[in-house]
Amino acid sequence: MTISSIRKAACALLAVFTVVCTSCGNQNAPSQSTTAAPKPADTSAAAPSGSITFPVTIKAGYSTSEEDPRGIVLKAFKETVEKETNGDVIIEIHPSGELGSDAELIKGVIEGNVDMTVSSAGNFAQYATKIGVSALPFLFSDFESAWEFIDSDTMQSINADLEPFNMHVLAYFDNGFRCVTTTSKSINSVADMNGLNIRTPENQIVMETMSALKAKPQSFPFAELKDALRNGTFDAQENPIPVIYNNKLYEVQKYLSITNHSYDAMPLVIRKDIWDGLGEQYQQIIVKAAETAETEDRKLVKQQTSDFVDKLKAEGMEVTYPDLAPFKEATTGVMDVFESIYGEELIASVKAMIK
Ligand code: EAX
Repeated sequence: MTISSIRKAACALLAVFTVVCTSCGNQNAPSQSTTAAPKPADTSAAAPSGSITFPVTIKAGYSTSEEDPRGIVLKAFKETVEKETNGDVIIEIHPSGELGSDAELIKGVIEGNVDMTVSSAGNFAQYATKIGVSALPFLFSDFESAWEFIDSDTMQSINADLEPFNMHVLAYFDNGFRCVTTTSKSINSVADMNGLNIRTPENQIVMETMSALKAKPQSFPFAELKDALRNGTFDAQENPIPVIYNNKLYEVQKYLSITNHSYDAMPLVIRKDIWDGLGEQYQQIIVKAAETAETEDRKLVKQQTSDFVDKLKAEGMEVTYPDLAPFKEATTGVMDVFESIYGEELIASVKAMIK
């Protein structure tokens, strides 16, 4: 059974499933983006384990440049998987939003026209609501405590919520801690955020955080962001330091404020119907290569987060370190917004872990 026949079977079933369940939707999800969230894919017709016809080509897409840590480590992932499967599993990499925006890439995996993607955890929250919990404002103060939570049993059980949407989590890359950049003014206080016309990913937790700071967030595809900043569609954006440098946002942003307002974990997901059909031997090769990529990615992001501030200054950015206590105070309500959605138990375990 080849990928295309799986895809045809899954899409046919998905079409039937969607027609039957158009009114289903996830009643608990926070108000989401305009694009209607696809329903859980019915992959019951998916390939049983070990039944894919090899060689198989797996299309992997992501939204940022190849220079980003995710781009660098995915190249090594590709080499390892292709070598260790003797060319039976080919990884075809598509950077810079070639296959669509973060939201489109995730939808593509659900519907079977993209096979792998890596994106911010909050971008998956419209399907598996709790997966965005790690993005809550000022939850973590350093990488190690964030990684401890991401690798915890709590997150493993949340990852399972993506399986009905045809997504199997292979690993968690790291995007870093999100910071604010602006075109025309330095951000040194919460008052400076008031009314700020800021772009965010299609990520409800980040949008709620910006709204709590009285900014005016609007989600917009990352691959088109640089032009939108250059032409004044937005006055600001927020992203981790490695993303700002590796995607040359310093060419269109003058000010960087080290807010670290949201930790940005990034699940690496593969289509479940493909995963189920790979067979145990190739699944082990892929998981091992994904874990190696995760380790290398996290090391790179942590290193670049500390090294790249000076590089951004050398490119002409003015960098400020505002007092974050007022920012934390102003965003405490975001946890309450999501407590009703995540449930008290999850919030309690998160609070216990970060104490
Ligand atoms: O890392 O859309 C965003 O701002 C995300 O951070 C994107 O994946 C770039």
